[in-house]
Amino acid sequence: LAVAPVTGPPSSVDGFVREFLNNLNYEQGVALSSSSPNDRYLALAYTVRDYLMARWLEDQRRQREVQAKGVCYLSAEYLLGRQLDNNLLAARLTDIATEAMAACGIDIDDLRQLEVEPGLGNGGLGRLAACFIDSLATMSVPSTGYGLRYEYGIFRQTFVDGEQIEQPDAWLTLGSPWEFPHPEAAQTIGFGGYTEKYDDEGVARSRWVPGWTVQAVPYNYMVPGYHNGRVNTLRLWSAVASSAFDLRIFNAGDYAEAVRAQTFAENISKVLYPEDSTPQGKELRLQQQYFFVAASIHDFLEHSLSPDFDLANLPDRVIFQLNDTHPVIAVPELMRVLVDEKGMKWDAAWAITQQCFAYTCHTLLPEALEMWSVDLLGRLLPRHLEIIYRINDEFLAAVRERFGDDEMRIRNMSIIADFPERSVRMAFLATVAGAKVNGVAELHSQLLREKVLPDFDEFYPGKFTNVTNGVTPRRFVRLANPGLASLITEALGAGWTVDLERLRGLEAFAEDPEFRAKFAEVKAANKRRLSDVLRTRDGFEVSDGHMLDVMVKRLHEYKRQMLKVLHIVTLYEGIASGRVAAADVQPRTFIFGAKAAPGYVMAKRIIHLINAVGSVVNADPRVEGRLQVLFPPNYNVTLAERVIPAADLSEQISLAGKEASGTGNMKFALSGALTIGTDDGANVEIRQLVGDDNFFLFGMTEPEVEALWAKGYKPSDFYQADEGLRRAIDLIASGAFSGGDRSTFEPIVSNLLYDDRFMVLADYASYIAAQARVDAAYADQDAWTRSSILNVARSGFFSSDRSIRDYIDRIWHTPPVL
Ligand code: 26M
Repeated sequence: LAVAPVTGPPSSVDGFVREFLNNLNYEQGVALSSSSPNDRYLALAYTVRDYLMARWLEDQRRQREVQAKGVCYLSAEYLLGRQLDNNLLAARLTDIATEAMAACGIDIDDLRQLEVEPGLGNGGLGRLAACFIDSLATMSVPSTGYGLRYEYGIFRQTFVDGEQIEQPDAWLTLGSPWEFPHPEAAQTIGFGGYTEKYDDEGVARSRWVPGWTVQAVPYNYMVPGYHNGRVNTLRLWSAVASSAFDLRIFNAGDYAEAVRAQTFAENISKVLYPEDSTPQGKELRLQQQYFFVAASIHDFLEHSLSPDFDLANLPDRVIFQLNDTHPVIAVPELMRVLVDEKGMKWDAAWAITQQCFAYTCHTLLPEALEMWSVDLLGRLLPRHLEIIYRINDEFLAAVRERFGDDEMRIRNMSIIADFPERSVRMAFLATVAGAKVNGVAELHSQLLREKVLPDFDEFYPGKFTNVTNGVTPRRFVRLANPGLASLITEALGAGWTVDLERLRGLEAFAEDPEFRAKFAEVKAANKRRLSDVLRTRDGFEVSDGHMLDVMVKRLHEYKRQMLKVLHIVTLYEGIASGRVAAADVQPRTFIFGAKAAPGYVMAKRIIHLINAVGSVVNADPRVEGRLQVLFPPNYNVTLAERVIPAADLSEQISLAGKEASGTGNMKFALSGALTIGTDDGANVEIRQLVGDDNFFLFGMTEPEVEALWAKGYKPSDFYQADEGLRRAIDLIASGAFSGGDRSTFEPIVSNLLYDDRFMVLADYASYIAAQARVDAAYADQDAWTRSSILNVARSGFFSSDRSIRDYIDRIWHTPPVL
């Protein structure tokens, strides 16, 4: 019997209108005349979905049929941003939808604003995952993203008296048109219980008897490729109580306990942990990690392989990419499935496992490396702990064979640490299990090999590699910067969106005064677009004609928002003291965006200080409006899309050796902002590409940082030696920004003077000098525009398409399936 394939509505304004009205009537149950804006937004989203559906169904079928090797990207976070515009763009529906809405008397822009972005990530790592799945779809690589469907994403930040207050992000309450739940495809995930040995016809085997289970329900999201008709899948897991589990308690007659057990189970996917460093070792977090990777592995084995598939060939079919250590518990899980459930011999299973995983490290901070206490692991996942012990025993035996009984080395390399408590070093487990280990920028990968895991590099030659991060030009150029996108297309023709190296063609245009004028006009228009948003969103008035100096990223001491504050205070102090005439200061608006982890006290103090400095500077008439500090709360992907294209200056000022890569730095360069930055992370590569003349370098290099530490760093020496620095710090300490109260920011001041782990004071002078060069350069607007164009022209390397190509060539070996 022939079943008509899904084809989707006709690609015309009429067809779109009809489908939209259908959705409004039959899905929302309202007439156009009585529909709310939210009804209309949902109906529009459903309509876009309908157009993508045929391709999605086809691609799901094909991925199963073709049996090509594919990528399972395992990530605890996907910071997707709004979906409507991206999906319209991918499906070439933007114009049709705009006209169709107009035909219904609706301004599509009004509907765009209604979408609550899925903020299922903290920052760089989660946004990188979102860029990668976009590139994978656009490049037709067989792949699935796996993750967690948090009911509450990253908290909503508000300021009360300048201090951060967190509010829950109930992103699902107005409906979630982009997701497709599949309760029928739920996986059962076990926890707790015990392990036992048993005799299986003369073979001694182990098994795990979980104490309780949770159902993992998949929610599928479309991931459309750009203009290629592909639609990949992002599968996020949601926790639901197991009915079998409930039943036992119900039968025992304890209704209330059964209901409590249900919320207990559903807590697993309730909320995203908002810490993005110094992991807390919380049990619920480990539950989340195991929950989503176990569900993902089982899902892949069940649904992507034919029933008669020989698991010995698994490495020909899949690579599980571990996005940091968060999914690393997948390693013992795959071992458990192969050995305990499929009856495979340990050695064979281990050989397979070692080819099926690869690990990306995103940090250099020792405190950010995840460790799970043996005690907790043993309680929650007893069989996995046994497996980890055996992996470690065999690994250490191999190390002994190679290096002899060098106990120091053995201790340093052991997956199990003994201090401060017995615990599993997840990065070590990932390194031992992974076919490849990569850092996320050249410098980071080098430091990873030389400083963090040198013994492993020696033991596993060829295992370590680099893949420099990238960002998707679809979202961050085409969508976020439509003016620049049109100008590029006008100059170079279409095609650059999927082949970003073509931006090189703009170099020639940098010498063309007419092009420079158009480029400058795009930047000016982007500033107006930003002003509009900040006016309606936050009631801010961005001053006209100012340089926009932007620092947007998570609040971390290593990223050094404090250095930026000291610069602002220095400028302000100069004017307020009368030593500098306001008229001699280059007009600047400083824009901050930053969330602090709720428990990170120092980060929250710094947020308070930025707001306090802003209030004083913005209100002081002596400044004559030439300095402005704006800190819109709740920086997220949606705001990034407006802020970044408007920026003149990109602040990338982390202490050298601390920022693994950065990806904001790339988004700014691709928007024509010039970078002021240290030799850190991908800044190094940006500077090499755009050239020293188009980049403001300052600060110590990583070896210089090391040398200063080794010699003994005394921040107060820098304070004593530098008058400008002393004045800035003294002004903060005086209570000038806290209504005369010297205690408010005292902890920040003492931290800088007597600790200063991230060497803010050591880099201050160099930073101030670099900012003076920025001022001088900005005075020549035409030369600045030229540099700005060259930044765009030379940043094509930072497309996430290039990153994915590197992953394919160096790690995955999963060619596109066209
Ligand atoms: C871990 C355990 C418990 C709770 C949360 C976490 C956790 C979550 C996110 C830890 C780290 C997280 O993110 C780190 C991160 O975003 N790293 C950034 O990754 C970017 C992409 O590679 C890099 O560009 C940045 O330099 C790096 O800081």
